Amino acid sequence: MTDTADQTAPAARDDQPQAPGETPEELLAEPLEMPAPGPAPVGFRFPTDAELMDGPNPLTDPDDEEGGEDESGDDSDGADDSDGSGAIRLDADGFPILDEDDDADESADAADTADSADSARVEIVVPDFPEDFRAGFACIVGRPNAGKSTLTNAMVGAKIAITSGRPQTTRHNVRGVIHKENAQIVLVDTPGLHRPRTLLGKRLNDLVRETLTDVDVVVFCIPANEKIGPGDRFITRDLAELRTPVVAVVTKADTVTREALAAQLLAVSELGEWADIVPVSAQRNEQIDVLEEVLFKYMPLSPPLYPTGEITDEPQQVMIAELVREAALEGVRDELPHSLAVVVDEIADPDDEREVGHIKGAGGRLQVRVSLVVERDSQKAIIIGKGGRRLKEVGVTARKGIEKLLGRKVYLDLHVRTAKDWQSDPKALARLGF
Ligand SMILES: Nc1nc2c(ncn2[C@@H]2O[C@H](COP(=O)(O)OP(=O)(O)OP(=O)(O)O)[C@@H](O)[C@H]2O)c(=O)[nH]1
Ligand SMILES: [Mg+2]
Repeated sequence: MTDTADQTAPAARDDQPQAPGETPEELLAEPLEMPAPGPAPVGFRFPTDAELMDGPNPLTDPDDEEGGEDESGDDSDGADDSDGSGAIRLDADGFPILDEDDDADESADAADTADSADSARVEIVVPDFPEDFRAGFACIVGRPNAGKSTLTNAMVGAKIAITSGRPQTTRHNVRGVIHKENAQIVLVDTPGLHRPRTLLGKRLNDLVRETLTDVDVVVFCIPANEKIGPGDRFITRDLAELRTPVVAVVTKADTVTREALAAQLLAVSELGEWADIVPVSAQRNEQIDVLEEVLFKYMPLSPPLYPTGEITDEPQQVMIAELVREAALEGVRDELPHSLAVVVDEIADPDDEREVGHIKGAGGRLQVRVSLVVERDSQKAIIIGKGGRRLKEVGVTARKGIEKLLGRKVYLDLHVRTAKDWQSDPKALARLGF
C-alpha cells in the first residue's frame, strides 16, 4: 500500500501546452495508442527531446535480432498493442517501444545509432492534444467518513476506492482520473484527517498534509447530515495556510431536507474562505457534473498527464487487497476496522506456462492468496466467525469484486493472522506497507 505519488508526478508541467521539440504540424499526426488500462502503474510521461532523437532506430538496425522478448513479463503482456497499426507501443515504464527486437543493451544501440546518424529517422507519433488542454490535480480531503471516496468514484465513474460506513477506510492516496475532451482532472482521494491515536493515524495525517502542498485545487468534504465540529474547524485552519484554492463540498445532500441543506451551506460559508461551495450527492450522482465544472476552472494549461482512458494507477495487488478489506469491514464494529490490514501474499496463474507444476489447476482460475492481519487473537475469532462462516461470506463478496476487476474467474484463499498492535509498531507498519 505504498503511495506512488512520485512515480506518477507529471514530468513536465508548464503553463503552456508543450511538446518536446515538435511543431504543431508534426503533432497533428495520428494519435498515440496507449496500452489498455492495466494493473501496473504506467507512470506515463512524454519523451524528452533527447529520448526522441537518441532512441534505437529499427530502420537502420535490420540485423538486430537480439532481446526480442518483453522482459517485463506478467502485466505488460496483456496491455501490449501489437496490431501492426504502426502506432507506437509503450513499455511498462511508459517509454515508446520502437521495435520488438530493440531492447538489446544500450551500448549496442548507441554504437548503431552513431553509425547511422544520417539515416532516416523513425517517425515518432506524439499524442495529439489541443493547445488549450488543461490538466492538473485536485486533492479531496475531509474528516473520516465524510464521503470522499464515494465522491471520487462518482466523479471517475468507476469504483477505484473502497468505501464503508466505518471511519478511516481509506489508508493511502488513491488517484482517479476524470477524462474530458479538453481536460484531465486527476483526483487524489486521501485518508480522513483526524486526531491521531496511533502511529498509523499520525502517518495518515502526515500523508494528507504532504499531498496538499502540490495540487491545483483542494476539495474539502463536509457531510450535510452532520453538524460542523472541531474536526472540520481543525481542517479549515490547516487549509487556510495553503495558497491553493479550496472548494467546499457539502456531501450526502440526499440525506437531509432542502431546508437543512440550505442551513448547512450557510454554516459552511461562515466556516472559512472558499473558492466555491457545491452541494452534491455522490450516491445519487447529483451535482457531480457541476462540481467537475468548478474544478475544471482551476486546472492549468498542460499536456495530458495520463493516457486516454486510464482511470487510475492503483496497482492491481493493492486493489485486490482493498476489495478484501472492504468486504471484511462490512458488519464488524468497534475498533476492529482500525485493527484490520490486508495484504496479497501471492497471485499465481495456472494459464501461465512458468507456473505449471507450481499450482494446481482449479479450472484455470487465477489463484489469489490473501492475508487478513488483525491485532489480537480475539479479533481473529470475530473475523473467522462461527464455523468459519463470516470468513466465507467475506471471501464470496470479495471474490465477486476481484473477478469483476480482473475480468476472469478467481480462486480466493483467505488466511487470518495476528500481528500484535501493528498500528503502533513501526516495523509491523513497514511490513504492511505504511
Ligand atoms: N446517503 C449517502 N451516503 C453517502 C454518500 N456518500 C457517501 N455516503 C456513505 O458514507 C459512508 C462513508 O463514505 P466514504 O466514501 O467511505 O467516506 P470517506 O470520507 O472516504 O471515509 P474515510 O476513507 O474513512 O475517510 C459510506 O457508508 C457511504 O456509503 C451520499 O452521497 N449519500
Ligand atoms: Mg475514503
